[in-house]
Amino acid sequence: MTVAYLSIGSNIGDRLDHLVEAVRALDVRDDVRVLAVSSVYETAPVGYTDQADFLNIAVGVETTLDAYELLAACQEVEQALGRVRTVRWGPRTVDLDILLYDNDNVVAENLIVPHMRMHERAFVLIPLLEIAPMVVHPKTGKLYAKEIAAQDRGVMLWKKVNGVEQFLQTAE
Ligand code: PH2
Ligand code: MG
Ligand code: MG
Repeated sequence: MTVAYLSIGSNIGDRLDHLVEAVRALDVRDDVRVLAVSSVYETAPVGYTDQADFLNIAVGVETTLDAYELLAACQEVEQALGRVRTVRWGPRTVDLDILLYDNDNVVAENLIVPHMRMHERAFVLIPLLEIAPMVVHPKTGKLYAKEIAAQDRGVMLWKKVNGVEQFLQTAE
């Protein structure tokens, strides 16, 4: 069993519903168990800024999948929820990114873990640190909590979440 952390975002349609459905789709799998879900944050778009605000969460999972299989599982969930890839960094119904996978460094053509831009993105770090305040960068051992001080925020608490069960019941 390996613990991994994911970032999930949505800025099209019923954003909260997309986040809940994504977490549910992960949790129903035999090879993934959702351990923790952060509160929901409303975040200004980063990168390509001419698009709607996102809702973002961080999720902690326990899994028997290796990092590549977990990526495939994330992509299956994106597809099941109707994601269509258009503009890079553009609007999306749902986006699931692997942030951390155990203490591994993965460098492959289709997957880099830790996520390359996570340390500079408040919309990733603020939710992540809510559920995993002590996580460190696997190579440097540096606490992600140290990175957040320098961030330009644009991240607002949108809905407080208290546990996975409560979150999954949100949008029924
Ligand atoms: N995802 C991106 C690009 N920009 N901005 C916010 N606020 N939230 C996101 O999830 C996000 C983004 C690429 O995946
Ligand atoms: Mg992303
Ligand atoms: Mg992605």
